[in-house]
Amino acid sequence: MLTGAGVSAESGVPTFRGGGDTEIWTWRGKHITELSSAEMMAADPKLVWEWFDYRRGMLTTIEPNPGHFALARWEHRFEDFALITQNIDDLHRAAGSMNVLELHGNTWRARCLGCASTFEARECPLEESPPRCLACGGPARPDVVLFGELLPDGVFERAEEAAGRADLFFMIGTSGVVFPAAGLPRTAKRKRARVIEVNPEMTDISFIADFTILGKAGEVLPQFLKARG
Ligand code: BJW
Ligand code: ZN
Repeated sequence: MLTGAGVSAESGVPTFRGGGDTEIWTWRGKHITELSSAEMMAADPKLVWEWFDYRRGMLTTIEPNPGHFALARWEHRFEDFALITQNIDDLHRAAGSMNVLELHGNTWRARCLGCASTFEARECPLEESPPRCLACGGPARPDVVLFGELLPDGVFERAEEAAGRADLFFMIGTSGVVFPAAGLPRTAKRKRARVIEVNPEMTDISFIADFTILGKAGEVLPQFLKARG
């Protein structure tokens, strides 16, 4: 399973590029490619924290939806199951998913700019911005993957390995424009997996899918559980 922002849309989390009548993240008139970028992190880390604090604040009132819960239940139904997400909102885990490969990090974690250690930072709003590293006292940044940054060590390799051994690969609620995540369905397809897309709209990666189920994740995914009895 590869999920994107669309799986959280029915919980009320805005998406990055719209689709399916979703709200899009906007903040102070700036676009996410500008705000969530390595360049902005270097130029103005305080601003990046403010942007994340705004989003973290929104997330504190948000709950997982039936799409997240269906995926959490699937984990227990299949012997070999992998959930790969591009989302940083932690809603898969909140719904009960245990093993989640987070390609783009997690908004509730911070990473020290000095010693690189990571720690939970659930306080919202933060008492001190940027928060201080618990190990060395240095300033920390959100532990997420911004545009132009590398994915965390090992996580993409594990995702690619899972995609490569999949019989069935679902791409759910993603526009499929951001790499390297958008390469995963291609890997699965090359290794002869059946690829199923769940999205209210056709996307840039629909051509890879054997079937596109045009619908909302929170409505379509629970139907699979019913169909399987
Ligand atoms: C529903 C629904 C409902 C609505 N149910 N569905 C190859 C070619 C060209 C460029 C590149 C390339 N390789 C790398 C790049 C550069 C770049 C990139 O891909 N750019 C593209 C935009 C072209 N990639 C990177 O920079 C990556 N790093 C990297 O490759 O490192 C090497 C490198 C180093 C230096 C220079 C260049 C390369 C890192 C990418 C990190 C992405 N980070 C973000 C922000 C995270 C932090 C934050 O949140 O602020 O991650 S960007 C943003 O997009 C976020 C998402 O995870 C990601 C994907 O978006 P997603 O999930 O697909 O959401 P949307 O909004 O796009 O789509 C929502 C979908 O849901 C829509 O289809 C709706 O229809 C649907 N939907 N309601 C189901 N109810
Ligand atoms: Zn440190």
